[in-house]
Amino acid sequence: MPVSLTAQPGAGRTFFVADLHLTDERPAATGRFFRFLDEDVAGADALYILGDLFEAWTGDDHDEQVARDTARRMKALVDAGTPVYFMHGNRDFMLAARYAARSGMTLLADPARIDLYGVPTALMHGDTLCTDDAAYQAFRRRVRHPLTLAFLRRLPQALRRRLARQARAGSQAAKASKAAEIMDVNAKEVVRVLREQQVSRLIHGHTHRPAQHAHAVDGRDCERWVLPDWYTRWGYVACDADGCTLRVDAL
Ligand SMILES: [Mn+2]
Repeated sequence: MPVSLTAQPGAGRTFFVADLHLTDERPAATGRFFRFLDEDVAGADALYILGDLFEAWTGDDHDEQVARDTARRMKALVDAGTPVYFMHGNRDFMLAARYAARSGMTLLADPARIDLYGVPTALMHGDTLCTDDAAYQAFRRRVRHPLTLAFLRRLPQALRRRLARQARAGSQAAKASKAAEIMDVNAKEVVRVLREQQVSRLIHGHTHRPAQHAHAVDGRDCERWVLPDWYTRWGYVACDADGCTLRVDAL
């Protein structure tokens, strides 16, 4: 009888993803994500989703099939012993306690600070790092204000969907007229966050510019990992006791 070792692929590792932008309209990304869960994440120490898991989220009554399927997959992962953490992105900041409970995900504040195999690490979605985009930051402050959120949550679903569509169209139009640098992170803000959080590592998404960067903060060497989006490609950052690696592949 062959000895079957049931070592799980993700054992001893922690995975980070962001900007999956899941929607029923892009089944290839959803399929890749579920395969990633089976082939890479199963048995891992944890999975962190750093925002924009969904292309749009108008409330926990969001009725796309992908929302139901994702909740089931997350719940299975958590029940099998891999905790799943979720941080809001600019697309899915309306995701709330009801969906978190259904999917078994633990909601994280932005920024969050964790001890990652002995390395103090800050986690962010990344949109707050883009401080050169003053118009976006002003919009973000308005729409993420607790009073605005409370107001939005009371609106009928159809109206919330219409508002979300309008916001996305407005954002597309604004992006088309902005220089690319304005929509990237501000280097000074990155250093400020690394200093404030007292970490030597930062992992974030949002900019769709996957890379590993080095920053010097008060003479300390810090690293910043930017996660890929899942539009035409897919990927993740995986960390273990030896450090982190970035993987990006075509979808
Ligand atoms: Mn984003």
